[in-house]
Amino acid sequence: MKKTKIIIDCDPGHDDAIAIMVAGNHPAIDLLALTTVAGNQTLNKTTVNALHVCEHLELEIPVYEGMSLPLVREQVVADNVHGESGLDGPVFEPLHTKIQSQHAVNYLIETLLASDGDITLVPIGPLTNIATAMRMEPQILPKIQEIVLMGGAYGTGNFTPSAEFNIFADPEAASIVFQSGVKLTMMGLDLTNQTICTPDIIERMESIGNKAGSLFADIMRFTLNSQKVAFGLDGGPVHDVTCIAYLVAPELFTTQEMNVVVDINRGPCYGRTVCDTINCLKQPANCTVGTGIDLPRFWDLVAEAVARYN
Ligand SMILES: [Ca+2]
Repeated sequence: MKKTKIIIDCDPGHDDAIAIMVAGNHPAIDLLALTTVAGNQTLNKTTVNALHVCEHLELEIPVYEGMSLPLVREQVVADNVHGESGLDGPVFEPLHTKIQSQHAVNYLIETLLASDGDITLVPIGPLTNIATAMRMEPQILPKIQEIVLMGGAYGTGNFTPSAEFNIFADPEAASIVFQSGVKLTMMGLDLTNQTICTPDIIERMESIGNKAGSLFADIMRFTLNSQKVAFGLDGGPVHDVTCIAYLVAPELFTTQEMNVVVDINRGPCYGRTVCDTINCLKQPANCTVGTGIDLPRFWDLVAEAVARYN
């Protein structure tokens, strides 16, 4: 099987951790590296969490630390959902692995330029690293095979009525990425909020009886509670995991091509992904937007991934 080469740009983050778990040993994926960015929590915390997840799952994947602040706006974090550490819930052993010395943005540029144009970027946090790399070295643009990101919404947001957190946390960076001309797929809240991880799903993963299953349970039990408090949901969606599932099993998804623009005006719609679902502007589509997902098969895919660990 030809593996899809990917780099996950992340801010772990509960759903980020599950996405790393699902991608980490998937037979159809060659996970080259993790790059970290400030988002759900500050950069030092998201980086430590990425290292913990890899070490716990015995994944030897290099971790590069990226941008600590958004490009223009003041920093916001999602501690209402992810807690003080950014990954509250699981308890990890003391950390042994270290980050790579190279900055994530330099790593992205160097790796993409040296590639055959066969690397897919999977940003599942704010788009600061990706936008900075694009601005520093525009020659990477034709080298990016595709970007499959979690962020935005064509309906309502979750951090403001208009905006989803990843985009709201760095709207200017998101705007650069959406205008880049790179082939883009967006898994927004409209789709990712369908992936609610209810107690029966947590029990299913835990009953697999390995380290990955118990980590899944520790992570998602915390999310179960925080999502109830924050949004009144019956469980935590695993937003970021949809990007990995889309890469390995696109047939599980329904999508629509459309024109998407990020609002960078500082009004009530700051950070909104303005999605022309009915093509009223007659602008060319710049994005494939996820609209529906086959949930039973999605959870089967996650369970298979969990079961691949020792
Ligand atoms: Ca994330």
